[in-house]
Amino acid sequence: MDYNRRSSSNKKVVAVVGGGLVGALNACYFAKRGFQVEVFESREDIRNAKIVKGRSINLALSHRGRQALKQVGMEDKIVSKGIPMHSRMIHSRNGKQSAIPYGKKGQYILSVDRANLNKELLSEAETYPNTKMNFDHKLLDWNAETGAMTFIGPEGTKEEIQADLIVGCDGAFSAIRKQFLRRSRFNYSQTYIPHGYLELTMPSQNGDFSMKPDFLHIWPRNTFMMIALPNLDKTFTCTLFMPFEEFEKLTTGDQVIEFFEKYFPDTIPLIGVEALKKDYFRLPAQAMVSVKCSPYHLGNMCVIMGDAAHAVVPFYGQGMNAGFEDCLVFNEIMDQLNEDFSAVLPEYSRVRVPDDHAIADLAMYNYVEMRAHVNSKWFLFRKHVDNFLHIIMPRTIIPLYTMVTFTRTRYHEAIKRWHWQDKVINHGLLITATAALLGGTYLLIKHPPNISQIPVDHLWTRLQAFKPF
Ligand code: FAD
Ligand code: EGU
Repeated sequence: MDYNRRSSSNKKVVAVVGGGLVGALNACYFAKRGFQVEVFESREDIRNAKIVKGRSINLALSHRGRQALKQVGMEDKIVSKGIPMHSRMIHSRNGKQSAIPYGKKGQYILSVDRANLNKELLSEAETYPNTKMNFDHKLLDWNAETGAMTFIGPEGTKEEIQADLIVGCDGAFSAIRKQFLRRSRFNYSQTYIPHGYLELTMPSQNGDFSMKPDFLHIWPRNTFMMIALPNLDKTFTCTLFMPFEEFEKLTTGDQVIEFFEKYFPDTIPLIGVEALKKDYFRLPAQAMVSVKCSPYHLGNMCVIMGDAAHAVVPFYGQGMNAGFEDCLVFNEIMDQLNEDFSAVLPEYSRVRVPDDHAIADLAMYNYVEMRAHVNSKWFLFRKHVDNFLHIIMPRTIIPLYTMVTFTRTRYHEAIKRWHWQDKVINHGLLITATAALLGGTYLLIKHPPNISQIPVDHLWTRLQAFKPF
């Protein structure tokens, strides 16, 4: 008997709409609390599916996501099937590779397989006797007055379902959220970025990884960028990011090779010329959208979490991590307010909106920054400066990505602290420059150089010999 699990004495029905990453994790949380959980997922059961259409093949799992998994006893299981990435590997155009660690020895992120993660979470949710899975159930609409939901079932028939609480985890194009949009004082914004993404597989070579597996590989090229994460089968999944108009320019296999020769030459032999020509045209480039809204609840009947509440662009590797942390935060508030939905829901919106908005902003900021001026030299330079400042002032200066990736510092606090650190650094620079100026002036006055004794041509040779780089 697992004493962590309450008996199903709590008979309230919680409908989790969407059985993706966040929906499946939420099912575990509500089941653990003893609710009667019904999961509705529009797709078939991915555990039986042959081809899994996902939004990306693998993902970077970090501290926030791990903490959320830990609370339902799933951390070890997922971590054991993840591949640790202790550093980034920056690939320059000339083929040079430079590693920059994420932090100290124990600080790493994990490359996890999305399909496997989703399957494990669904199976875990199902181990609770008070959970019921309804696959091939697509939510058409719901009534915000009565809470009645309309689904299209497997045979194409409509089904009406009621629940005490609706948890919308149905992704960036959420059908649950549609009813929120009709309400007064609901804020909503969505932005498509001009970039699309395409996934390419880098096969294994002689049964082993073709690049070092312990890294998140990055090819920063301003407008163009590629990222590769390792998979358990010793392949890498490469994700190419570029503006849609650039994708449209490449219409033949030869043009693709020419493009890769210019920007990512070291990857051509690793992906393979023929594979690259084919893989590139397998699927059209996918769009990326950023969604911000508030509040996240409607009355005491419905709450949205994960991408349904905050789709973020993937340039911080935090979308899933933030969605998992949503479940954890909601759970903490359920403890504090004794599962009283009429108190928990508004409190959840109050606490969580500023943080999810903060990570949406950070991810968008990083997208703009990377595309504007991040080539491999700049990326290396910035990370070295960050790490250097952290080493000389470990308590004062903590890199932003460290707070985001390796702590549960609230996202909006991380931004505040980041701005504050910037001020400290700028003041530090100002003080150093002023001191240097004053010191230099003092020395010049105290020991004036006798310029008249140095011949002009000597000065010129000295000046020329001075090469700072
Ligand atoms: P989804 O995963 O979209 O799941 C929604 C589910 O709801 C789906 O199963 C869908 O079938 C179902 N559904 C939809 N509509 C209905 C309906 N009407 N009725 C019933 N069911 C419905 N995040 C990270 O943390 N780290 C990363 O490294 C990372 N990399 C990424 C790379 C890319 C290229 C992209 C695009 C995203 C990345 N993300 C990453 C973000 C991550 O993919 C999402 O944040 C995460 O999948 C959100 O989970 P979710 O469950 O909220 O939504
Ligand atoms: C994008 C797509 C490097 C998986 C942001 C870093 C990402 C991931 C970075 C994708 C970058 C960018 C960080 C992590 C991570 C870096 C991070 C981005 C995983 C600031 C599967 N980003 N990503 N930052 O620091 O904090 O290494 O598709 F290139 S993991 Cl864009 Cl830590």
